[in-house]
Formats: sequence, structure tokens, C-alpha cells
Amino acid sequence: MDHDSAVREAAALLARSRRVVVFTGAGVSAESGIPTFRDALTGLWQRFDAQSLATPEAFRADPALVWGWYEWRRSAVSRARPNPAHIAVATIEARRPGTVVITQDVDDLHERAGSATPVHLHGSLFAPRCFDCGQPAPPPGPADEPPDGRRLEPPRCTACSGPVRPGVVWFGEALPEAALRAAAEAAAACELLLTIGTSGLVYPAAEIPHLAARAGAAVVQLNPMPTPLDPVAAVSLRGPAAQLLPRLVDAAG
Ligand code: BV8
Ligand code: ZN
Repeated sequence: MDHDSAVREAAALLARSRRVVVFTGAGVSAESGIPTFRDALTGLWQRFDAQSLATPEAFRADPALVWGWYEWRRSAVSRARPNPAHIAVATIEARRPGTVVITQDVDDLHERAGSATPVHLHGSLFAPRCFDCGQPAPPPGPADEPPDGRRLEPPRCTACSGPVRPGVVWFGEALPEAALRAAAEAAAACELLLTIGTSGLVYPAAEIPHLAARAGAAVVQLNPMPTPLDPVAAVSLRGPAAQLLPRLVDAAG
């Protein structure tokens, strides 16, 4: 299917769908200048593998190294702006009330683009909590300067003086039950699932588009690269989300 007919096909699917799920990964924030998960390893952290740094073990071993990485990412997000893909997602929600946005991203760009209640399967950079007792901690103020490549001692919990950790889901940690349940229910009930900018490699989140397809939904994928989701996608649009998604939403009305 050539690109233009793929866009027409995808637009026709969106045009006739009322129950829509939008499932996003780090690629939807790429054009806001936010490095994807794997690319977010520079400076002091470049010698690490993301999967080894995004773990409770890494935080226990060197809280300042891991907290510094997340504070660098949080300061990058605070300086970034939602891109046309985030805005197009919010337009889909405005035109199709009941649309459910499910994201693996830990940034707040969907919210800042107008998405009311995105389901964060992997938590958020803006909900830190105590590593020991779990008490929520106030997000530290905007990191005054991007601590790129610097260790930063995490703040201390006011209840038990344990170290404060980022409010994200690390490898080996369970996803928030309510979020996963809401995502699975939405995927099982939708007519169309748009998967945007995800490599489809990390489970159980990556199961969501497969679940929608098994339940009979059409899956449309937007990603510059092939992914393990290709086989379940009725249409795969190859390209950057900030270009493709607004075109799709305009064509679908
Ligand atoms: C769990 C938060 C159990 C942190 C993240 C072996 C086989 C199968 C599974 C496993 C296994 N070994 C271990 C596991 C389980 C593991 C897993 O799936 N590992 C994978 C790597 C094999 N999963 C877990 O550990 C999960 N927990 O299983 O717990 C359990 C159960 C009960 C009780 C206790 C324990 C937890 C996983 C969550 C990890 N946290 N994020 C943080 O952000 O720091 S995952 C993180 O990586 C992201 O959230 C994202 O989901 C994932 C991938 O990152 P990226 O590749 O950057 O992003 P993405 O996938 O979204 O891909 C980017 C895409 O964008 C690319 O395709 C690219 O082509 C595209 N793109 C680029 N530019 C653009 C674009 N697209 C559009 N436009 C553009 N411009
Ligand atoms: Zn505590």
C-alpha cells in the first residue's frame, strides 16, 4: 500500500470510528526534543544501558546518579513544548468524546496539549515519592539548570527521611493496577486503536495494541520504523508523528 493510500485508509478508519484509543510511546515526544528512552543516555549516563539504570537496584546502588538522570530528563521536559502530534491527539479527544489516551511516557506533554486524563502506564516524572515508605513528595521546583551529567542527591522524605525516587515504573516493578486495568478495558472495547511512536517491546504495556486487535479493533500504527506491532496493524504509516497525525486528523474530520 503506497503512503498516500495508507493515509487515506487510516483517515477512513478514524472517520468512521467513535470509540477510539490512542496509545503512545516516547516517539510522540521526539519532535518536542525529548530523547526517546534509549536515547536519553548522554553525559555521565551514556555508558549505561537504560534498562539497567531504570531499576530499583540502580537507585539503591547510586541514588544520586539515578536521581540526577531523572532530574535532567524532567528539566528537559519542563523546557519542552507539546508538538503537533500531542495537539492532534487532543483534537481527536475533542471531536470524539470518550477517546482514551494511554501513554508509556513519563512526561506531561499530553496534559499540556489539552489531553484531560491520559492513562500513564509507566508513571510520571512529576509524581516523586519516598523510596522507602511511599509517601508522595512535592515535585522539586524546576531544576534551575539542566544537571546534564551530574549526580544529584535526591531529597529526603519528610515522614521517614528515606530517599525520594522518581514516580516512574522501573523494570521489574509492577505497573499501577488501576492504570493497567483501565487501559485493558479501553483496548478491549474500542473500534480503533492508534499506536503512535512506540517500539512495542516493553511488556505488559506492549500487550495493549495486541489486545485491541484480538478484540476486533482496527489498529493503525504511526512510526518511522517497523516494530513488532506491524503484524497486527491494519495500516502502518511510516514517518514522524508530528507530521503524520495532524494530516490524518484533518483528513478524518
Ligand atoms: C514487569 C518508565 C513484573 C521509566 C519504562 C523478557 C521478555 C519479555 C518481558 C521481559 C523480559 N525480561 C523482563 C521483562 C519484563 C520487562 C520488559 O518488558 N522488558 C523488555 C525490555 C523485554 N518489563 C518490566 O519490567 C515491566 N514490569 O514486568 O514487572 C512484575 C509483575 C508483578 C509484580 C512485580 C513485577 C515494567 C516495564 C516499565 C519500564 N519503564 N519507562 C523511564 O521512563 O525511565 S519503559 C520505557 O521503555 C518507556 O516507557 C517505553 O515504554 C519503553 C521503550 O522506550 P523507547 O524505545 O524510547 O520508547 P518507545 O518504546 O516508546 O520507542 C520509541 C519509538 O518511537 C521507536 O519505535 C521509534 O521508531 C519511534 N519514533 C522515533 N521518533 C519518532 C517516532 N515515532 C513517531 N514520531 C517520531 N518523530
Ligand atoms: Zn518515607
